[in-house]
Amino acid sequence: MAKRALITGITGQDGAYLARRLTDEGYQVHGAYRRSASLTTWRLKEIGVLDDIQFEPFELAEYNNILRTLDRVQPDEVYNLAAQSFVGISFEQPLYTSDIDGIGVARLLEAIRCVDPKMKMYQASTSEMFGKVQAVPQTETTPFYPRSPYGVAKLYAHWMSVNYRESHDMYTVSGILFNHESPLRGLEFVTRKITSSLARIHHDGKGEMQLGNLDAERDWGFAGDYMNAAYLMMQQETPQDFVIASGRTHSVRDFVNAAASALDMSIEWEGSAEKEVGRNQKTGEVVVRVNPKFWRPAEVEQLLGDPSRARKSLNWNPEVNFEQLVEKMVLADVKNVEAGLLPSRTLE
Ligand code: NAP
Ligand code: F7E
Repeated sequence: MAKRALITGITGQDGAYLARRLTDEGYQVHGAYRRSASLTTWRLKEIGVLDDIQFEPFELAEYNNILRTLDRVQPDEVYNLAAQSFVGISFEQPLYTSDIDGIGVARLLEAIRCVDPKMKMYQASTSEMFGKVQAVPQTETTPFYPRSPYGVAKLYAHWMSVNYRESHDMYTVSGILFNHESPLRGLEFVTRKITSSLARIHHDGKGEMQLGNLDAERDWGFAGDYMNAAYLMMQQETPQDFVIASGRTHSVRDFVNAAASALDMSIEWEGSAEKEVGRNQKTGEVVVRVNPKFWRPAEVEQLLGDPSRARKSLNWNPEVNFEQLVEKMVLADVKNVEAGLLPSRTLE
């Protein structure tokens, strides 16, 4: 009989890639979505799995709904990808973020324990738990120091996952995933903001984008590779937590340069802090401007992960490197602009 998986956060970026991975593996995939005025199915459609998913109305704030969903679906594996995932907004909505990303995970763990503690659970942990980093590079044993309400909530969830494994002998694993991106990334995250904005500027021959901290450095990888790692973590004999990262770090400015170069554009930088601008070398026009509105009250300056454990124990081999990732995203957004698929105004 086909294995059954429940993916929470099915409408998000990772939900789509994981659904693809699991359907390819022959799983019956149940996608837990939260009710909204217009259900976001474009990612599942884009990746070709929309018709393969059985949808389950689901809300992490609602314990009895979680309980009934698990009881009805009886999944072998639960992948908890649902979260308020935008770090920036978590400073404005700290209580909501704590409830969904922190207590929501406690609700899910507790519901699994009640319905059937043999169900395996994957928790979407994050490199944001390292925050003000205590060692470089970061591994599974690096101490945590979160710098945002998002990071703090995720750290609580991470330890709850560890605690249920140790207290109740449950199969819970936390994937400590560093930033992973794709053409299916939300437009508010910096990578997609850059690729979509530059694609539009290139198409229109004019325009500029506003960014925050250009010096922030992130370890960026491809979401498809990272969801493969999540699947592999759930197939191990013994549950264990893993860092998933590329092992390379780049600044936001580096990302802009790489994206521009994929469009045959070269950026010249001048000025510093909020006065810094990036000009199109050919035309001299400003295409990037710094807007302090996008600075965060507390920033994670640099992240760099060491994925050695995953490479060795999971035999995990990512297929897309930084340069390929940037090019993939830029080319997809060029097509999106040409097809009129990008909103002319995005809420950042
Ligand atoms: P995403 O695109 O923002 O997707 C988040 C998903 O969670 C969406 O499907 C969203 O539904 C759902 N959701 C939000 N609040 C919910 C609630 N109260 N109840 C039920 N569902 C809810 O995020 P992602 O990039 O795919 O990330 C997946 C997970 O990995 C998240 O937990 C994120 O925090 C974590 N993570 C991401 C990264 C990364 O770089 N992408 C790195 C480390 C960890 P709607 O469509 O209705 O909004
Ligand atoms: O910011 C800087 C910003 O919003 C990356 C989530 O998936 O990864 C993600 O969180 C960096 C930060 O992602 C803008 O200050 C500059 O330093 O793309 P981001 P994030 O905060 O790293 C982690 C691992 C997760 O777990 C999260 O769920 O870029 N930055 N200028 C900007 N960021 C944004 N969004 N917009 C700007 O204009």
